Amino acid sequence: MKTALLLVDLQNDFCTGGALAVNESELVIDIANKAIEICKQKQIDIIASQDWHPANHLSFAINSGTQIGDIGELNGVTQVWWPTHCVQGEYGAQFHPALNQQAISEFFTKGENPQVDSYSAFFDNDRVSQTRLHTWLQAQQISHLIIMGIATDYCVKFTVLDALKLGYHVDVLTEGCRGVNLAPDDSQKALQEMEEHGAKLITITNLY
Ligand code: VGL
Ligand code: ZN
Repeated sequence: MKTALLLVDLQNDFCTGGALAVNESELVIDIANKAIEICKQKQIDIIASQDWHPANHLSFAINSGTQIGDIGELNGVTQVWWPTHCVQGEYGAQFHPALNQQAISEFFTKGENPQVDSYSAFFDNDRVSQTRLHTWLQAQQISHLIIMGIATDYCVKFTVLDALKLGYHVDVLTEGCRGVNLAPDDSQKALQEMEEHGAKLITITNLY
């Protein structure tokens, strides 16, 4: 069974000082670098997703005439409106400078269509379009994913749930996940939901 480490959205805008920063992002980057070292030694592929929005993306409150944190519908799909973040080519969309990017062999962008948000690294939120991720994993014969990153309650959660639906064996490295927590227990609930759907919650010691 071939395995990959999938790092979800370890970008400046989700880290301290960014537009949509989670708490303790420094710890997330630290855990990512530790997981990368372990996986390198075990010849596990290291791959990353990247939230990659055009400036006119309709998930940005300013482009939809909504307030940040409002919840409604965008083209028939439930939408939370976000501050402008991860705009293609801008600093906020780049990976955190402390992340060992050199070790990452493949990058998968998402959220390019301005009409629909894309939390999962596999599918847009309307589930119409797919990224390259599933095709690439199949071509590599990778069936097991170790997933960590930001945000636990959005991109990590939907990536994990899609991976499980697609038949992957999924370990979630919980120490390396932090959430937005619009409600204080959102991340906790998200991890529980992932576990209920078949993900295994692991810590770094389980990687050795
Ligand atoms: C994310 C909100 C909006 C994430 C991306 O990476 O979890 N959250 N865009
Ligand atoms: Zn986004």
